Amino acid sequence: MPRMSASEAFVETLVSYGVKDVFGIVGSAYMDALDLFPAAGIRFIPTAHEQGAGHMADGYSRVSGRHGVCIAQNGPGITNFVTSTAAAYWAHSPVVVVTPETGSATIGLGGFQETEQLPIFSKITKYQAHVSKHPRMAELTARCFDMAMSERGPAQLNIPRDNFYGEADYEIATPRKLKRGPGSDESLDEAADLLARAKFPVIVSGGGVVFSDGIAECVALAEELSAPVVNSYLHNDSFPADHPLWCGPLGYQGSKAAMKLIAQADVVLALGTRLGPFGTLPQHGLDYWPKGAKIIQVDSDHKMLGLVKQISVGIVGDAKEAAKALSYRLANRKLASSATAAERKRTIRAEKDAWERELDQWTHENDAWSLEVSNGSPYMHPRQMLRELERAMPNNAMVSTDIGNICSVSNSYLRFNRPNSMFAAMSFGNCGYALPAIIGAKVAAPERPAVAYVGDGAWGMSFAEILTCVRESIPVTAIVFHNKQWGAEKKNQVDFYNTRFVGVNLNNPSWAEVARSLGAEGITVDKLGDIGETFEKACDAQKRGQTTVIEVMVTQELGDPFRRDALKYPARLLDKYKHTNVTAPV
Ligand SMILES: Cc1ncc(C[n+]2csc(CCOP(=O)(O)OP(=O)(O)O)c2C)c(N)n1
Ligand SMILES: [Mg+2]
Repeated sequence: MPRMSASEAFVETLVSYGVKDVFGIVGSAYMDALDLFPAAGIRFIPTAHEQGAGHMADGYSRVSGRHGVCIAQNGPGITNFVTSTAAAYWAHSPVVVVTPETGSATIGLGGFQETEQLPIFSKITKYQAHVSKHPRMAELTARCFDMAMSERGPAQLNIPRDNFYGEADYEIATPRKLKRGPGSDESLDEAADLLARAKFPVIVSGGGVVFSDGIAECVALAEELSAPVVNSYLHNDSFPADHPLWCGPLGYQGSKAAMKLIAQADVVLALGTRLGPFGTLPQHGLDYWPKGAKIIQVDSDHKMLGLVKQISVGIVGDAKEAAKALSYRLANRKLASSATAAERKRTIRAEKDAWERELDQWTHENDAWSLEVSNGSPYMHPRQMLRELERAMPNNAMVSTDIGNICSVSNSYLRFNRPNSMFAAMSFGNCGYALPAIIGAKVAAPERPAVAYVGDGAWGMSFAEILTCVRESIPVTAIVFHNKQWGAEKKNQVDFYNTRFVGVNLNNPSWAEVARSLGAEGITVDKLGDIGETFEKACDAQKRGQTTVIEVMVTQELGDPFRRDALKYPARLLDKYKHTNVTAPV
């Protein structure tokens, strides 16, 4: 075991785990290790805010399947990681969050930049390690990397800053390569029996199919069963959109074709999805979940099986391996679904065509408030604008989406033919996710066009990371939906509070002008006819290292709300507030 310093042991472990890029903001707490990064061949990417660094590590890991790493100064630098760590937790991203802590000799005295860093992250990490003594540096660093990958989520490496100093004999580990199997024979046999007897099987392809690199196996199984395949919520890249069996995403602003088809299922195979509650809520007035169907669920985490939906068979296994094992079991077997395969393919085609026609005709929202605000507006209808972006989307693009009304509506217009292409702010749902996430993705896959969809409110939270794009030559294209409002929340005030607006109107500068002053290109588009060409040129400009912010001027109309499920009409009892009562429409 070679003798080295604790900082060397930390950096050598990073090298051993293949780390090439680390996101963060410089701080004295870990400067001794940072100083070694260039010599170790590790690029340190300084960001505008630590939250941005965390989201970049997340985006980086999501596109590459490798670890994302972020690091910051103890205390405030680390608390700035909280939101991005929570987002990575719900996106199942293998991020290693390195959190140097106040010095162990003075802990508890309230010196400088001190806070207890482990409790803060305890509910948003899959694993936490505390380097209590410097000789454990290599061991615990390696364990965090292994755990982030095998648990699929953030691991926190907490290091009292004094423990970067000191020497010891260190053994540098190599990555532990764990492979999950397909699940137990018994559960797979049972699932295969159900699938063989199914008359109208439907597959829900989830994030697990992407993480396990199992698209080909999912396609093969779907073809064997001639089963329609729907994407789980915000995993539109979990099945190729150009495949005839693809039906589009379930969930908020998802595909009606997907919903109408799964509603007919007698057996559902939920492959690599936890069937999150938000992602299976009724949509477009369709309560589509097939309550009478038998559900087979495959998840690598046994705690997800049957958690949200009642299931008939649960398989603890890798999505790819399980799909392969099921295909193997079904090969040469008589399948009840074969008898109706041709008819089902026609049904799929018809539902998809109907949904496309509906989208083509659905040029604007039709509720009274939307009609009023868009009437006479010089700006574009959001849906038409999204359709134009869809048409101009470069092949092979990676798209991140933020949280907001227009970003949510975009779900209907985002289709992908390859995995690792869509990076939505998943169930943590934080505004300000998309720009930093796509910057991280671009670092991991510089050859692919990188596109962020962001509302103007969320943009206000995150646009500072354009500085990172410019300073570090990480070219991306950001589409900012300029509607002068926190639209998603305004929609609730329209629907539930008699259009009494509190805190939802935004008075913005020109975001194109702001982009130019930050050193990027900034373009304002207010005509539908200009979108496609502007967007294509901006994506092309990435090849020359150019970041572009395209500010699209859209009307204030708003699509269906996020949380219809969770809101109630106000019921006020005090005289003082009675005038704010709203009677529910009948
Ligand atoms: C960090 C954070 N703060 C607040 C919210 C609540 N929220 C959800 S959507 C939304 C409005 C987003 O507005 P904008 O980005 O302008 O997009 P739009 O809805 O107008 O399309 C807000 C404030 C959130 N999800 N995340
Ligand atoms: Mg907005």
